[in-house]
Amino acid sequence: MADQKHPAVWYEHLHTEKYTGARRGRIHTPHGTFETPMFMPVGTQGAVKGVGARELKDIGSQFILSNTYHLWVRPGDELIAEAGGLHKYMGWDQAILTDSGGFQVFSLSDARKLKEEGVTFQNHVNGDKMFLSPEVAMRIQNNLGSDVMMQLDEAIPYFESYEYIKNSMQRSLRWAERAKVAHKKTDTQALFGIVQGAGFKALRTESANNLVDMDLPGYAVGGLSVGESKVEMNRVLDFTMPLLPEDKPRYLMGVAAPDSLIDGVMRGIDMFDCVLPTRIGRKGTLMTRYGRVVIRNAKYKNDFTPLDPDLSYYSPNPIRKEQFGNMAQYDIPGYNPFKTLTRSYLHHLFNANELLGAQLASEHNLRFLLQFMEDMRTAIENDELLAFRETVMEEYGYNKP
Ligand code: PRF
Repeated sequence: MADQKHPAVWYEHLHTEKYTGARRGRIHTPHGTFETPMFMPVGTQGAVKGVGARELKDIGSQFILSNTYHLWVRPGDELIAEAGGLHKYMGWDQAILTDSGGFQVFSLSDARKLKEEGVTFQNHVNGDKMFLSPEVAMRIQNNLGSDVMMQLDEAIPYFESYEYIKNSMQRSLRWAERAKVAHKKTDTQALFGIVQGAGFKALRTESANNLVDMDLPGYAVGGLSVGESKVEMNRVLDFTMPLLPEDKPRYLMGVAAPDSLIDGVMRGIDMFDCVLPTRIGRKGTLMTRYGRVVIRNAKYKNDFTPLDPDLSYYSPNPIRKEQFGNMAQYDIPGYNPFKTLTRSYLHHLFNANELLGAQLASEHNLRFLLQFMEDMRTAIENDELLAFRETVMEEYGYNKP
């Protein structure tokens, strides 16, 4: 909750890693305090696909992400407000961040018309014509009651002309101003701005400087991980991150590859999200410390080794300790599915089209990333992030020719 000193959502800095720009901190929200850097599982339609609130807690989730556009189209933000808000509706009492819907309108809908006022488009569910503006996106997110709301921005292709990117970025800045004016619940919800400008330093600088002048409670870097190379993404982060205030959370949208998570953290990112772990999980690909495992592969048919002996279950993070008290429950034999169940069993579940296969693999991949972030937080505390990076690059197989 906002008090005189702090907005609804605020960043507490704990430690800066000695050899990189990595930050170890906490984000305070009306639904709890969470450790950074963090990864946020994505529940686009108010549900993390295949993973319920109980399991999300068992694997140490902190924030989860949902989407303005999808919940607006179905079941409707007013229905969710009537139900008491998104937290209550989906049975999740920790923090929620909602993306503004701009990214989805630009990626999902045909026949859209973009104007200064907003964007008109046909929704992907029943084809109805809809109009999304910065004000509408705020009204919806105020109705949903998410802890962090993203401004409406235009999601643009990376490789467009300077003129195009400039016009679009400047419009997104004007939309941020309008979002700020339209925001009705500053004591319980925080509006984050989104830095755009593709690969142009001058445009990213103009975007960041203007957003920082608006004194928003947090900032995201958007328009990355959309097809540009990793080298390119790092180049943009290198000149963008120093423009953002050190006393506020910084969020890199749509990133989950382990090497990119480390690269982002090294440059001072605190928050990440991406559909990747659940999307590839439900199709049968596991993310593990030693790279990806395609569980449908025949070689797993008789593999009676654990799904992933490296993954713990109840998260050892301190917030969970507070909540659960005795961490004896942590990793009790028979309870941790990643150590108890075998690759053979998961192979069978996918082969037999059992729902449980998709559920377990999704939960597995989320736990992998959450534990990865826990390990990264420890590495930052110990000023060992570079060594952590070396190990990951080697083990995950990034260094293979
Ligand atoms: N803007 C918004 N959501 C996003 C992005 C963006 O640029 C991205 C880009 N990776 C993912 N999600 N609003």
